[in-house]
Amino acid sequence: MRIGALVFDAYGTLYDTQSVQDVAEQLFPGKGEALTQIWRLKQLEYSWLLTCMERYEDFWELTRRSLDYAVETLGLRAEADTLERLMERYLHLAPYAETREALQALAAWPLAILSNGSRAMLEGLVRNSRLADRFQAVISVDEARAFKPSRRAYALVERHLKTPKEEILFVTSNAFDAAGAKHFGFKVGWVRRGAGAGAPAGAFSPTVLFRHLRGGADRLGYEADARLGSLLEVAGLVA
Ligand code: LAC
Repeated sequence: MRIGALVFDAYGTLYDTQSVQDVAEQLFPGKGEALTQIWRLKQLEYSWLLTCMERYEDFWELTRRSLDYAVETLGLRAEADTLERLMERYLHLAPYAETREALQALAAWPLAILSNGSRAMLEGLVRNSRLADRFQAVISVDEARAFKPSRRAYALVERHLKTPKEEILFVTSNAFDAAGAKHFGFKVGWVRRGAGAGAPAGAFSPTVLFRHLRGGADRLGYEADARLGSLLEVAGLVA
């Protein structure tokens, strides 16, 4: 693969959106898991809906709206400061265990993030996780006022990195994002995070349901160039 720069998705790829679950469980004992999954499922659904409607509200706003939805649908009651605590978690999501090492191994390459996150969310996230110095650019879809998988969102990369799309390796674990990036014309590395284990023997927990919905490769006719077990395999791809 002839690659000029690597671009990473943020939520679910470098940073674990599931890491809101500890605070969710503290605030809503017994309901934290369901809240976590419904919140994330709805958040992305809203991003697609707005983009289809050719409307835009930034991802912080959608994250709040989807949190309101999740709280309400579970019949929970939350004061404003409880909701704030959950929203704050989005600025302090845990990087995956291998994120730091994987980025370190790629230090010789131009690296960037392209994410649905608003500029302020992404700046907070990379600063709080002390990863800001790893990236040449942290690109928010705010500039395009359209969420992934809109082509307008992916087109921001070429503008920022001055690298043709055929020479971008786009790394994501979000299957819809892998399909969108491939459709746009990037080379795509899809990080497979825990899908395809088959149906569990016991009850189908919200987390298992989430993995099955979002952890598998989408069947939309776009195959990633590489399927990766973890971010650590990216370095081998470009070596
Ligand atoms: C992002 C979404 C896809 O970071 O999670 O853009």
